[in-house]
Amino acid sequence: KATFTWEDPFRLDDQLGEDERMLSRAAAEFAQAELAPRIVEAYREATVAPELFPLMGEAGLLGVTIPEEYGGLGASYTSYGLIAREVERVDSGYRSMMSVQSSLVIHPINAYGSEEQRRKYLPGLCSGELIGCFGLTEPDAGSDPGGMKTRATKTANGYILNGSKMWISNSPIADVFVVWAKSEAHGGKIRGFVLEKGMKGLSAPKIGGKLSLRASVTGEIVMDGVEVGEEALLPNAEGLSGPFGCLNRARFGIAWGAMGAAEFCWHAARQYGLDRKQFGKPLAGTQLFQLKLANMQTEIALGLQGALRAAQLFDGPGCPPELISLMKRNNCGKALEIARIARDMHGGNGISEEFQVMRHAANLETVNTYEGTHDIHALILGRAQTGLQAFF
Ligand code: TGC
Ligand code: FAD
Repeated sequence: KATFTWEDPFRLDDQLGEDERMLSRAAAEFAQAELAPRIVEAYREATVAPELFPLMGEAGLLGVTIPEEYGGLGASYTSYGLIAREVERVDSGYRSMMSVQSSLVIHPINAYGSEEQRRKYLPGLCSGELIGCFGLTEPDAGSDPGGMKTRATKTANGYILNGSKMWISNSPIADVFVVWAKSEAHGGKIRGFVLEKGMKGLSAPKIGGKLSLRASVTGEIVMDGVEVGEEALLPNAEGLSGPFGCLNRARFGIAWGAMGAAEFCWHAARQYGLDRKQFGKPLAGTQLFQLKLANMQTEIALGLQGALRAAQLFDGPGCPPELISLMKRNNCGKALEIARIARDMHGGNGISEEFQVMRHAANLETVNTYEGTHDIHALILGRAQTGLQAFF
């Protein structure tokens, strides 16, 4: 009889290359040694931790897919996904810090930037010496980024930027700001600009009062007549396909990461059920408890297998954005449900920071919302199969 591994039913590990297994193991060791010991306090205190970026850089977690000549590892998207899974097993906020840096800052500079921009920014961003952020969302343009108000006006030597961005991960501690604006000189089309901390008119106030993703700092980006030279423009992206090309990669990483958080919650619930006795027997020996564990195992196994298929397409012929939407939507939705159920399975202890499941559940509320909400991805998939768009 073939053996069944309860924690890895599809034997994901056997489907990976040796390099991918190694990078996944190294990320797991880093996450458990460096991130896990600090997360409970960091979440409680909403600690801002710029010092984590150089640690992540040293561990090779930033710019994984970028060529080595710019400071990356030149590794596969499968490796990137596996790393996101291990970091988010500890906390979605830490994965957020990492994936913004890699997919939303390093990627656009590498893919759309000039050679000068690549050489100027990528080595520092990959080592974590520089921290980056990505400004697309605005107070009045979230699900509909095409409705952005930020404008770039042409000057003799460059542009002046005016506008504001909202809900921006890393912005209060960022050195490098990739921002998207409608450029009058390009027929009102959306263009990307690379701004730097300290520029006159640029500020990034922190957003307080977050009850989710507390270990990752979030802020605004305010551009009040920020004057930049021509060299700040990303030359090779025009229209919404520029920012969406970045979102495709970040959403893919989130599909993997959410499964890491879900795995933590599943394993915690299983162990709690084995240890905790009520009515004279372990909770894990009751039918209802086992049903919940079986559901978690099934959704996580399928979610990881789907994420692996998306990764293979990314690393091969290309992964269609609609498939990324399918995986981002499903894995975030399932992870959130799993975390909420794991919280319930811990009874009263489930609300304590010590057991960690409620923190994951609270984080996954954000993960299910950012990078396209659960419902927005449903509309993307609805459009793909009917040919009818239902956004407006
Ligand atoms: P639509 O008409 O569909 O498309 C406009 C142009 O964009 C192109 N495009 C894509 N290109 C590449 N990849 C994709 N996934 C693409 N989706 C669309 C499309 O081909 C078209 O190009 P062109 O050349 O013909 O102009 O656009 P729409 O305005 O109708 O948009 C609809 C919708 C809902 C799909 C879109 O706006 C959407 O996805 N909304 C969600 C917004 C979102 O995801 N925001 C994320 C902000 S960043 C963030 O949350 C970071 S958190 C990270 C962290 O902390 O970890
Ligand atoms: P809205 O678009 O106002 O949506 C509100 C509700 O309406 C949602 O349920 C949505 O599904 C629904 N809805 C919207 N349109 C429709 C429709 N046509 N039909 C049916 N229902 C609809 N953005 C960045 O650019 N960079 C970042 O680094 C970043 N980091 C973030 C970090 C955090 C902690 C958070 C919370 C957000 C972050 N975001 C970032 C923003 C995020 O991408 C947006 O919050 C998200 O895209 C949703 O936009 P919104 O908040 O404006 O909600």
